[in-house]
Amino acid sequence: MKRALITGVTGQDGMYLAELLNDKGYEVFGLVQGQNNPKKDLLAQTHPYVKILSGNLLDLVSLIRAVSFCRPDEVYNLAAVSFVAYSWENARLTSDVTGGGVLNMLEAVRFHMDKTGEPVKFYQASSSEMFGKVQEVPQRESTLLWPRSPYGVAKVFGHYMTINYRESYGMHASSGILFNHESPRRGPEFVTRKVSMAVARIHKNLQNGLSLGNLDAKRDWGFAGDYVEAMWLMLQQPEADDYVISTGQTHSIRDLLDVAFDEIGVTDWNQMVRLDDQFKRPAEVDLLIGDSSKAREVLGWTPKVTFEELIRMMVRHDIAELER
Ligand code: F7E
Repeated sequence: MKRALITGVTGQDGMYLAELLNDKGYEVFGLVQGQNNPKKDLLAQTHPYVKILSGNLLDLVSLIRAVSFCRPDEVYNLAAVSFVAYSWENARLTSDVTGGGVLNMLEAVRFHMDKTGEPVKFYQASSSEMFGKVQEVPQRESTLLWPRSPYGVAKVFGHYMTINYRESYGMHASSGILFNHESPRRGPEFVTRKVSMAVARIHKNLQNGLSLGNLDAKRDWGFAGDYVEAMWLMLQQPEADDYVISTGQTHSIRDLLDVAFDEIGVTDWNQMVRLDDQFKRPAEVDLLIGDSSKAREVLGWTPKVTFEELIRMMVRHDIAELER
Protein backbone atom coordinates (compact mmCIF):
# COMPACT_ATOMS: atom_id res chain seq x y z
CA MET A 1 0.00 0.00 0.00
CA LYS A 2 1.50 3.33 -1.07
CA ARG A 3 1.39 6.22 1.38
CA ALA A 4 0.78 9.85 0.43
CA LEU A 5 0.94 13.03 2.48
CA ILE A 6 -1.16 15.98 1.32
CA THR A 7 -0.63 19.46 2.72
CA GLY A 8 -3.68 21.69 2.24
CA VAL A 9 -5.89 18.61 2.42
CA THR A 10 -8.93 20.60 3.59
CA GLY A 11 -8.89 22.77 0.44
CA GLN A 12 -10.69 22.11 -2.84
CA ASP A 13 -7.75 20.32 -4.49
CA GLY A 14 -6.77 18.47 -1.32
CA MET A 15 -10.21 16.89 -1.08
CA TYR A 16 -10.34 15.80 -4.73
CA LEU A 17 -6.79 14.46 -4.52
CA ALA A 18 -7.53 12.55 -1.29
CA GLU A 19 -10.48 10.88 -3.06
CA LEU A 20 -8.38 9.98 -6.10
CA LEU A 21 -5.56 8.50 -4.01
CA ASN A 22 -7.98 6.61 -1.76
CA ASP A 23 -9.63 5.12 -4.87
CA LYS A 24 -6.20 4.03 -6.04
CA GLY A 25 -5.60 2.21 -2.77
CA TYR A 26 -3.24 4.69 -1.08
CA GLU A 27 -3.06 5.27 2.62
CA VAL A 28 -3.77 9.01 2.72
CA PHE A 29 -2.37 11.37 5.35
CA GLY A 30 -3.40 15.01 5.46
CA LEU A 31 -1.62 17.86 7.17
CA VAL A 32 -3.98 20.24 8.94
CA GLN A 33 -2.87 23.41 10.69
CA GLY A 34 -4.27 25.27 13.63
CA GLN A 35 -5.80 24.60 16.97
CA ASN A 36 -9.45 23.54 16.88
CA ASN A 37 -9.60 24.08 13.11
CA PRO A 38 -13.28 23.53 12.09
CA LYS A 39 -12.16 22.25 8.68
CA LYS A 40 -10.59 19.28 10.45
CA ASP A 41 -13.97 18.05 11.76
CA LEU A 42 -15.55 18.61 8.39
CA LEU A 43 -12.85 16.57 6.68
CA ALA A 44 -13.22 13.79 9.25
CA GLN A 45 -16.91 13.57 8.30
CA THR A 46 -16.57 13.74 4.51
CA HIS A 47 -13.22 11.93 4.11
CA PRO A 48 -12.97 9.59 7.11
CA TYR A 49 -10.15 7.59 5.53
CA VAL A 50 -7.76 10.57 5.65
CA LYS A 51 -5.40 10.27 8.61
CA ILE A 52 -5.04 13.78 9.92
CA LEU A 53 -1.66 15.04 11.11
CA SER A 54 -1.10 18.35 12.80
CA GLY A 55 1.46 20.70 11.26
CA ASN A 56 2.15 24.08 9.79
CA LEU A 57 4.24 25.04 6.76
CA LEU A 58 5.89 27.76 8.87
CA ASP A 59 7.04 25.22 11.45
CA LEU A 60 9.77 23.04 9.96
CA VAL A 61 9.91 20.74 12.99
CA SER A 62 6.20 19.96 12.65
CA LEU A 63 6.80 19.01 8.99
CA ILE A 64 9.76 16.79 9.84
CA ARG A 65 7.64 15.06 12.48
CA ALA A 66 4.73 14.57 10.05
CA VAL A 67 6.96 13.12 7.33
CA SER A 68 8.83 10.81 9.68
CA PHE A 69 5.50 9.64 11.17
CA CYS A 70 3.78 8.71 7.90
CA ARG A 71 6.91 7.81 5.82
CA PRO A 72 5.21 8.80 2.58
CA ASP A 73 6.06 7.56 -0.91
CA GLU A 74 4.57 10.77 -2.28
CA VAL A 75 4.15 14.28 -0.86
CA TYR A 76 1.72 16.72 -2.47
CA ASN A 77 2.36 20.26 -1.30
CA LEU A 78 -0.95 22.03 -1.91
CA ALA A 79 -1.09 24.23 1.19
CA ALA A 80 -0.82 27.98 0.59
CA VAL A 81 -2.34 31.36 1.26
CA SER A 82 -4.11 31.13 -2.08
CA PHE A 83 -6.36 34.17 -2.51
CA VAL A 84 -4.52 36.59 -4.78
CA ALA A 85 -6.41 39.73 -3.66
CA TYR A 86 -5.61 38.98 0.00
CA SER A 87 -1.90 38.70 -0.79
CA TRP A 88 -1.46 42.49 -1.20
CA GLU A 89 -2.80 43.08 2.30
CA ASN A 90 -0.81 40.20 3.77
CA ALA A 91 2.29 40.16 1.62
CA ARG A 92 4.66 38.97 4.33
CA LEU A 93 2.40 36.13 5.47
CA THR A 94 1.81 35.08 1.86
CA SER A 95 5.54 35.12 1.13
CA ASP A 96 6.30 33.08 4.23
CA VAL A 97 3.59 30.44 3.75
CA THR A 98 3.15 30.24 -0.03
CA GLY A 99 6.87 30.74 -0.77
CA GLY A 100 8.91 29.86 2.32
CA GLY A 101 6.57 26.98 3.19
CA VAL A 102 7.66 25.16 0.03
CA LEU A 103 11.28 25.35 1.15
CA ASN A 104 10.34 24.00 4.58
CA MET A 105 8.46 21.09 3.02
CA LEU A 106 11.34 20.30 0.66
CA GLU A 107 13.75 20.37 3.61
CA ALA A 108 11.53 18.05 5.65
CA VAL A 109 11.45 15.58 2.77
CA ARG A 110 15.22 15.83 2.16
CA PHE A 111 15.91 15.33 5.87
CA HIS A 112 13.73 12.22 5.92
CA MET A 113 15.36 10.78 2.80
CA ASP A 114 18.87 11.42 4.16
CA LYS A 115 18.01 9.82 7.48
CA THR A 116 16.18 6.73 6.21
CA GLY A 117 17.33 6.27 2.61
CA GLU A 118 13.65 5.97 1.65
CA PRO A 119 12.78 7.71 -1.63
CA VAL A 120 9.98 10.30 -1.56
CA LYS A 121 8.41 11.91 -4.63
CA PHE A 122 7.40 15.54 -4.25
CA TYR A 123 4.71 17.57 -6.01
CA GLN A 124 4.62 21.36 -5.81
CA ALA A 125 1.42 23.26 -6.62
CA SER A 126 2.77 26.00 -8.85
CA SER A 127 0.38 28.44 -10.47
CA SER A 128 -0.41 30.27 -13.69
CA GLU A 129 -0.32 33.45 -11.55
CA MET A 130 3.46 33.18 -12.01
CA PHE A 131 3.01 34.27 -15.65
CA GLY A 132 1.34 37.50 -14.52
CA LYS A 133 2.07 40.11 -17.18
CA VAL A 134 2.30 37.43 -19.81
CA GLN A 135 5.39 37.41 -22.00
CA GLU A 136 4.00 34.83 -24.43
CA VAL A 137 0.56 33.65 -25.59
CA PRO A 138 -0.27 30.87 -24.87
CA GLN A 139 1.85 30.30 -21.77
CA ARG A 140 3.99 27.17 -21.61
CA GLU A 141 6.66 25.71 -19.31
CA SER A 142 9.42 27.82 -20.91
CA THR A 143 7.54 31.15 -20.79
CA LEU A 144 9.35 33.86 -18.80
CA LEU A 145 7.70 34.37 -15.41
CA TRP A 146 6.51 37.90 -14.56
CA PRO A 147 4.35 37.70 -11.45
CA ARG A 148 1.99 40.60 -10.67
CA SER A 149 1.03 39.96 -7.04
CA PRO A 150 2.76 39.01 -3.79
CA TYR A 151 1.04 35.64 -4.24
CA GLY A 152 2.54 35.23 -7.72
CA VAL A 153 6.01 36.21 -6.47
CA ALA A 154 5.76 33.69 -3.61
CA LYS A 155 4.70 30.95 -6.04
CA VAL A 156 7.72 31.75 -8.25
CA PHE A 157 9.98 31.24 -5.24
CA GLY A 158 8.41 27.85 -4.49
CA HIS A 159 8.58 26.86 -8.16
CA TYR A 160 12.28 27.60 -8.54
CA MET A 161 13.08 26.08 -5.16
CA THR A 162 11.42 22.84 -6.31
CA ILE A 163 13.50 22.85 -9.49
CA ASN A 164 16.59 23.66 -7.44
CA TYR A 165 16.08 20.69 -5.09
CA ARG A 166 15.60 18.43 -8.11
CA GLU A 167 18.82 19.69 -9.67
CA SER A 168 20.87 19.96 -6.46
CA TYR A 169 19.88 16.76 -4.68
CA GLY A 170 18.40 14.64 -7.47
CA MET A 171 15.03 14.71 -5.75
CA HIS A 172 12.00 13.48 -7.69
CA ALA A 173 10.40 16.92 -7.33
CA SER A 174 7.85 18.03 -9.92
CA SER A 175 6.00 21.25 -10.29
CA GLY A 176 2.53 21.49 -11.79
CA ILE A 177 1.83 24.92 -13.23
CA LEU A 178 -1.93 24.75 -12.82
CA PHE A 179 -4.17 27.31 -14.45
CA ASN A 180 -7.37 28.31 -12.62
CA HIS A 181 -9.36 25.26 -11.61
CA GLU A 182 -12.77 25.39 -10.02
CA SER A 183 -15.56 23.20 -8.72
CA PRO A 184 -18.58 23.32 -6.39
CA ARG A 185 -15.97 23.05 -3.60
CA ARG A 186 -14.27 26.31 -4.56
CA GLY A 187 -14.08 28.92 -1.81
CA PRO A 188 -16.71 31.71 -2.07
CA GLU A 189 -14.02 34.42 -2.37
CA PHE A 190 -12.96 33.26 -5.85
CA VAL A 191 -14.85 34.75 -8.77
CA THR A 192 -16.44 31.59 -10.24
CA ARG A 193 -17.95 30.54 -6.93
CA LYS A 194 -18.87 34.08 -5.99
CA VAL A 195 -20.86 34.23 -9.23
CA SER A 196 -22.39 30.74 -9.00
CA MET A 197 -23.56 31.34 -5.41
CA ALA A 198 -24.98 34.76 -6.24
CA VAL A 199 -26.77 33.48 -9.35
CA ALA A 200 -28.31 30.64 -7.34
CA ARG A 201 -29.54 33.12 -4.71
CA ILE A 202 -30.90 35.46 -7.40
CA HIS A 203 -32.75 32.48 -8.89
CA LYS A 204 -34.32 31.81 -5.49
CA ASN A 205 -35.16 35.52 -4.98
CA LEU A 206 -32.79 35.73 -2.03
CA GLN A 207 -30.77 38.61 -3.50
CA ASN A 208 -31.12 40.87 -6.50
CA GLY A 209 -27.60 41.43 -7.76
CA LEU A 210 -23.87 41.14 -7.14
CA SER A 211 -20.81 43.39 -7.10
CA LEU A 212 -17.68 42.56 -9.02
CA GLY A 213 -14.37 44.16 -10.00
CA ASN A 214 -12.71 43.81 -13.41
CA LEU A 215 -15.02 42.03 -15.87
CA ASP A 216 -12.49 42.01 -18.70
CA ALA A 217 -9.82 39.76 -17.18
CA LYS A 218 -9.50 36.45 -18.99
CA ARG A 219 -8.74 33.12 -17.42
CA ASP A 220 -8.19 29.55 -18.57
CA TRP A 221 -10.66 27.79 -16.28
CA GLY A 222 -10.79 24.00 -15.84
CA PHE A 223 -12.35 21.52 -13.43
CA ALA A 224 -10.36 20.78 -10.25
CA GLY A 225 -11.34 17.10 -10.34
CA ASP A 226 -9.55 16.75 -13.69
CA TYR A 227 -6.49 18.66 -12.51
CA VAL A 228 -5.67 16.51 -9.47
CA GLU A 229 -5.27 13.55 -11.81
CA ALA A 230 -2.43 15.43 -13.52
CA MET A 231 -0.73 15.90 -10.13
CA TRP A 232 -0.78 12.16 -9.54
CA LEU A 233 0.41 11.37 -13.08
CA MET A 234 3.45 13.64 -12.61
CA LEU A 235 4.61 11.57 -9.66
CA GLN A 236 4.22 8.30 -11.60
CA GLN A 237 6.82 9.35 -14.20
CA PRO A 238 10.35 7.90 -14.10
CA GLU A 239 11.78 11.46 -14.20
CA ALA A 240 10.50 14.50 -12.34
CA ASP A 241 9.64 17.54 -14.48
CA ASP A 242 7.42 20.61 -14.72
CA TYR A 243 4.11 20.68 -16.56
CA VAL A 244 1.53 23.28 -17.53
CA ILE A 245 -2.00 22.03 -16.77
CA SER A 246 -4.72 23.97 -18.57
CA THR A 247 -7.60 23.64 -21.01
CA GLY A 248 -6.17 25.87 -23.76
CA GLN A 249 -9.38 27.96 -23.77
CA THR A 250 -9.73 31.41 -22.28
CA HIS A 251 -12.85 33.26 -21.14
CA SER A 252 -13.56 36.64 -19.60
CA ILE A 253 -15.56 37.28 -16.43
CA ARG A 254 -18.30 38.48 -18.81
CA ASP A 255 -18.34 35.01 -20.46
CA LEU A 256 -18.59 33.48 -16.99
CA LEU A 257 -21.59 35.71 -16.24
CA ASP A 258 -23.21 34.79 -19.58
CA VAL A 259 -23.08 31.06 -18.82
CA ALA A 260 -23.99 31.33 -15.12
CA PHE A 261 -27.03 33.56 -15.75
CA ASP A 262 -28.08 31.50 -18.77
CA GLU A 263 -28.36 28.50 -16.44
CA ILE A 264 -31.24 30.31 -14.66
CA GLY A 265 -32.73 31.58 -17.93
CA VAL A 266 -31.43 35.18 -17.73
CA THR A 267 -29.89 36.51 -20.95
CA ASP A 268 -29.17 40.12 -19.96
CA TRP A 269 -27.42 40.33 -16.60
CA ASN A 270 -26.32 43.99 -16.89
CA GLN A 271 -28.94 45.26 -14.45
CA MET A 272 -27.86 42.74 -11.86
CA VAL A 273 -24.10 43.28 -11.86
CA ARG A 274 -22.62 46.33 -10.14
CA LEU A 275 -19.01 47.36 -10.62
CA ASP A 276 -17.19 48.00 -7.37
CA ASP A 277 -13.60 49.22 -7.19
CA GLN A 278 -12.98 47.36 -3.95
CA PHE A 279 -12.79 44.16 -6.00
CA LYS A 280 -10.20 45.56 -8.40
CA ARG A 281 -6.56 44.66 -7.82
CA PRO A 282 -3.51 46.94 -7.62
CA ALA A 283 -2.06 45.03 -10.59
CA GLU A 284 -4.15 42.71 -12.74
CA VAL A 285 -3.30 39.59 -14.69
CA ASP A 286 -5.20 40.39 -17.88
CA LEU A 287 -4.97 37.22 -19.90
CA LEU A 288 -4.15 33.63 -19.09
CA ILE A 289 -4.29 30.79 -21.58
CA GLY A 290 -2.15 27.71 -21.16
CA ASP A 291 -0.52 25.36 -23.61
CA SER A 292 -0.60 21.95 -21.92
CA SER A 293 0.69 19.94 -24.89
CA LYS A 294 3.62 18.61 -22.85
CA ALA A 295 1.25 17.17 -20.22
CA ARG A 296 -0.97 15.75 -22.94
CA GLU A 297 1.96 14.07 -24.70
CA VAL A 298 4.08 12.89 -21.75
CA LEU A 299 1.44 12.25 -19.09
CA GLY A 300 -1.42 11.34 -21.44
CA TRP A 301 -3.54 13.86 -19.51
CA THR A 302 -6.53 15.69 -20.97
CA PRO A 303 -9.18 17.81 -19.27
CA LYS A 304 -12.65 16.28 -19.51
CA VAL A 305 -15.03 18.98 -18.23
CA THR A 306 -15.51 22.05 -20.45
CA PHE A 307 -15.85 25.63 -19.21
CA GLU A 308 -19.60 25.68 -19.85
CA GLU A 309 -20.16 22.34 -18.13
CA LEU A 310 -18.10 23.52 -15.16
CA ILE A 311 -20.00 26.78 -14.62
CA ARG A 312 -23.39 25.13 -15.10
CA MET A 313 -22.37 22.37 -12.65
CA MET A 314 -21.45 25.01 -10.05
CA VAL A 315 -24.68 26.98 -10.44
CA ARG A 316 -26.79 23.81 -10.30
CA HIS A 317 -24.92 22.68 -7.20
CA ASP A 318 -25.51 26.01 -5.45
CA ILE A 319 -29.22 25.96 -6.33
CA ALA A 320 -29.48 22.41 -4.96
CA GLU A 321 -27.70 23.53 -1.76
CA LEU A 322 -30.26 26.30 -1.25
CA GLU A 323 -33.11 23.87 -1.83
CA ARG A 324 -31.60 21.53 0.75
O1 F7E B 1 -9.97 35.92 -9.83
C1 F7E B 1 -11.42 38.93 -11.43
C2 F7E B 1 -10.06 39.08 -10.77
O2 F7E B 1 -9.87 35.34 -7.42
C3 F7E B 1 -10.08 35.68 -11.20
C4 F7E B 1 -6.36 31.18 -7.36
O3 F7E B 1 -6.76 29.85 -7.23
O4 F7E B 1 -6.17 30.97 -9.72
C5 F7E B 1 -6.78 31.74 -8.70
O5 F7E B 1 -6.38 33.10 -8.78
C6 F7E B 1 -10.26 36.99 -11.95
C7 F7E B 1 -9.26 38.09 -11.58
O6 F7E B 1 -8.72 33.85 -9.13
C8 F7E B 1 -13.91 39.80 -8.95
O7 F7E B 1 -9.61 40.44 -10.85
C9 F7E B 1 -13.43 40.38 -10.96
O8 F7E B 1 -8.81 38.69 -12.77
O9 F7E B 1 -11.14 33.83 -9.00
P1 F7E B 1 -9.99 34.71 -8.77
P2 F7E B 1 -7.21 34.25 -9.51
O10 F7E B 1 -6.80 35.53 -8.94
O11 F7E B 1 -7.07 34.08 -11.00
C10 F7E B 1 -4.74 30.93 -9.70
C11 F7E B 1 -4.29 29.98 -10.78
C12 F7E B 1 -4.19 30.64 -8.36
O12 F7E B 1 -3.13 30.02 -8.23
C13 F7E B 1 -4.86 31.28 -7.19
O13 F7E B 1 -4.50 30.64 -5.97
O14 F7E B 1 -11.54 37.54 -11.63
N1 F7E B 1 -12.53 39.43 -10.61
N2 F7E B 1 -14.28 40.63 -9.96
C14 F7E B 1 -12.80 39.05 -9.35
N3 F7E B 1 -12.20 38.12 -8.57
C15 F7E B 1 -12.71 37.93 -7.34
N4 F7E B 1 -12.14 37.00 -6.54
N5 F7E B 1 -13.80 38.65 -6.88
C16 F7E B 1 -14.42 39.60 -7.64
O15 F7E B 1 -15.38 40.24 -7.21
